[in-house]
Amino acid sequence: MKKTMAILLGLAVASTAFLGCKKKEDVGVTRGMDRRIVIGYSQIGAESEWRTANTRSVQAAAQDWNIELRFSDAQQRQENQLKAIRTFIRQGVDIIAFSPVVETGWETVLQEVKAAGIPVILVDRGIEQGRESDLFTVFIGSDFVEEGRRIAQWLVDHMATLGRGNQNPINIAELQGTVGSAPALDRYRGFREVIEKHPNYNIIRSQTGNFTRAAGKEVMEAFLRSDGNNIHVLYAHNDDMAIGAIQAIEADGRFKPGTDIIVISIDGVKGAFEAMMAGKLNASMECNPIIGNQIMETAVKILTNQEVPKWVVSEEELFDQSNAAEAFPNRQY
Ligand code: GYE
Repeated sequence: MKKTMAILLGLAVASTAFLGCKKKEDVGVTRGMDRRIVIGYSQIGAESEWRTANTRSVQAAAQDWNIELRFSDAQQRQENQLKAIRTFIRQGVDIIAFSPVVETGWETVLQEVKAAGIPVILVDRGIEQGRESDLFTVFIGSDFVEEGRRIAQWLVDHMATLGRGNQNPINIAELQGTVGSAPALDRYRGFREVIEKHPNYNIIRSQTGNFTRAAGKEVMEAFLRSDGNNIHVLYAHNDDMAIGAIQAIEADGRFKPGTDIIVISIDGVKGAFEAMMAGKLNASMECNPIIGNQIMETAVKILTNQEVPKWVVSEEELFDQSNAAEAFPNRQY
């Protein structure tokens, strides 16, 4: 009896193992490959609407290409990203993709990845070594300096149409993104490149709001306390902080956002469109987070030795109250 049981049990175990094995074969192959590839992905966190849209895009594209995505959320901390990347090296993934939370501090770990022979796709944010560095294979993302320039130019043009062009002083308060991050550094710089050509524009306050709504609101409250009567324009490095700032302006009650204080930002998320349609946000420079498909396509190209550009630049548009309502129904994020 015992013996029969043991045999039956053995058979059961064997068949489960066999099924397990068979199941593994069933996962199929990645599109454009002869096997299913693995990407280790270190995402920054979930700090903004932009970021959650970006995560959704990456996850959906991985499914679409039948790529195994090992996704790790760093909760805005570089040390978590370093840990994740080293785990991916140990696991021997096919590609490592990540969005560096800040620009500095990647040299050592990227040398380790290189030594392991794993290609790196830098997604969305750059590193201090620049766009040509051989520490990574490809960079896929936006030109943040250009975004800063374009929103600044929009402001200059808009003030001119309001008849507040060149003579009157125009005081700007700025909400910066995460300290040391590529988009914060570049949007700071690009904006100034344009503003500095107009001596009547002054940036009177500039502080980080860490790309979040909550911090944007808090810092704007402080700006309003210290300089309330003197702020003509609020420039936020992303929409979430602008939306937080609008809440602060409304709670303060002395000024109307969008008219008394011109509010401009970057990203083009749904919340920004709603705020533009409500007349509270004046303009948002689009920054495209829907880059999942490009990432997967690039990964396959790298692994099949096809040529890839060093920088896959996202194409983006500027939206304001004149075209927001028309564009809104077709926005994907
Ligand atoms: O603008 C911001 C997000 O790196 C482009 O990060 C991205 C920025 C985006 O938190 O909303």
